[in-house]
Amino acid sequence: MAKTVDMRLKTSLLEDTVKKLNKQIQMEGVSSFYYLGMASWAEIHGYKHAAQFLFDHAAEENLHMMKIMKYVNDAGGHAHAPEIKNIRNEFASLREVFETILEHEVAVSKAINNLVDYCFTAKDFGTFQFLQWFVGEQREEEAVSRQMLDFFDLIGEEGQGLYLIDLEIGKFAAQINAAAQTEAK
Ligand code: OFO
Repeated sequence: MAKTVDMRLKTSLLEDTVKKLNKQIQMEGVSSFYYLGMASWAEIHGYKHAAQFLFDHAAEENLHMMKIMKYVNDAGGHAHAPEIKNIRNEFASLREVFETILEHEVAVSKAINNLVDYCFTAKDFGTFQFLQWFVGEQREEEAVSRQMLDFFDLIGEEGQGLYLIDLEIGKFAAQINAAAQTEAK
């Protein structure tokens, strides 16, 4: 008869931790599709630089989701693929897209902070350490969304304003990508 693994040895993660990480996987998966809906909207409205930034970011959020999935599975838990529904595909303006992003990223930051707080209290220092990367990432993403929104106020949306805002978004996105590549070296 095949020997079964003692379930207590299967994972050092608490059941609650796996549940909470699966919730975060769900949130990152939804984030990816949020960005995808926005990217497509921006593309068909002619904001090609904003669209590129948003498509790239959708891919990044997908990586965040997979990073947590891998962590859970490597730790002996079971990561669940997210259920994606209610994705917005219509927006009133490009400004609304970036306002929605900031609002969403603030909500994600709060979720990550709650998760970190839970891990500390539960003395799950492995997951606590794993999540530090996400804490920094959320700070950066909030800052990027705020900077993008500043372009709307600084340039103004009248006349060629939106065209110039789109260009600035593209330039800023290129700077972020270059900085990320330097950091990765
Ligand atoms: Fe996953 O970084 Fe934003 O949401």
